Amino acid sequence: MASTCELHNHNQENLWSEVNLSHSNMSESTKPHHPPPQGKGEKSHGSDFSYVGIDAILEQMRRKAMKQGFELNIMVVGQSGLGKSTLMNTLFKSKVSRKSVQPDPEERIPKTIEIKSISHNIEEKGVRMKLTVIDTPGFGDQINNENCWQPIMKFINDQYEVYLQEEININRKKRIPDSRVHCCIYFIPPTGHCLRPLDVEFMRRLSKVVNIVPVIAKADTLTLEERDYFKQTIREELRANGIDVYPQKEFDEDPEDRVINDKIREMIPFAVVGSDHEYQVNGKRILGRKTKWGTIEVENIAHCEFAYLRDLLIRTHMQNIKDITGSIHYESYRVRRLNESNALFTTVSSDHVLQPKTNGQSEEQLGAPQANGVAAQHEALSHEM
Ligand SMILES: Nc1nc2c(ncn2[C@@H]2O[C@H](COP(=O)(O)OP(=O)(O)OP(=O)(O)O)[C@@H](O)[C@H]2O)c(=O)[nH]1
Ligand SMILES: [Mg+2]
Repeated sequence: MASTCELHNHNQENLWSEVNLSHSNMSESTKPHHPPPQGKGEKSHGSDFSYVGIDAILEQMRRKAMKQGFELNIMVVGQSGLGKSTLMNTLFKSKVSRKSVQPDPEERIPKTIEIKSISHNIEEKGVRMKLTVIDTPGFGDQINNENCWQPIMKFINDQYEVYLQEEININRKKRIPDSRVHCCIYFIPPTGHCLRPLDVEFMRRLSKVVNIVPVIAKADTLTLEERDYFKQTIREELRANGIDVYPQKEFDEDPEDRVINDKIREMIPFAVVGSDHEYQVNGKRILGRKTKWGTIEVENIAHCEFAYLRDLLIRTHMQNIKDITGSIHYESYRVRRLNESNALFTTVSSDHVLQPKTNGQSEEQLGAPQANGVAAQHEALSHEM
């Protein structure tokens, strides 16, 4: 596996086998250890004249996907100091792209002060993937945390808007660059009690525009009993507040999906521990947190559920996460925007017919829509329901 890293400023053995996961929506090329597929014409069918060769489509799709590669954009959101930046470093340093990172034990993660995207180009068995993590500044430091979700919501909507403007262009690109947030990992403080109103409100708003995967941050601070109790309380509270987190029940495609996703829903929120420090344990180098009484291994499922989170995002549900982003979240943004633009267009055209132009005012100044029929101004739009 090889990987390279890019950084932009805007103003990772299948542990799922434990729960016997093999998602039906999983892309063929992402399935581990699949037998070498047979190419067109490679299969010998002898005198079987009834064989048409429809199954060769799988090989064609595999080749196409290999050429194009995959993209996944993950965002981390939560209160300040919960380990968001650390967990993203864990993701990049863990089995997703361990070879790419040079160990630097002295390096400390600074407080995140602006929304920042970091992309890694990862290649494994000929399959390329661009994994982008959008790190966000923690909230909750202010006395008044009202509307602290706005910058995050704006960022998510801005990415939908960029995609929409590209999509409706007459001369649109064959492949639209996708900066849409496919998944948002929401960090819950390890209080052990219940969700805070701020977390409820934040997740309620976010869940309507993006896939949310909630995690219990710094789970090493809770005992196993506290963890289980807290996880159950959070699930009940999410249900009571109508917060639909990923994988959403209503989007299960068939009974098989339902069985797999039900198992995940029973595990959510994942109790995670993050670290970007490597230690030597029993002759093996592991990512962990060293304490006086031992080392917490972040990739060991007996210690925490980081590996489950990583497998969900990358190994088993990546394609489904992206599909739901495109067909549900982006779609509702698109419909809303196009409806708004149509309404604006109708108002502008009727004003234009009934009233003569005011002195020296050009059509553009009157706010005429663009050639594609969608007005460029969208600041006022809030994709909140
Ligand atoms: N005990 C424990 N500490 C952690 C864990 N993850 C991170 N930390 C520590 O928590 C502190 C804050 O970590 P960051 O990753 O900077 O937290 P953040 O959420 O990005 O913080 P902001 O950027 O301020 O929002 C650091 O000292 C980390 O070493 C964890 O899983 N368990
Ligand atoms: Mg940070």
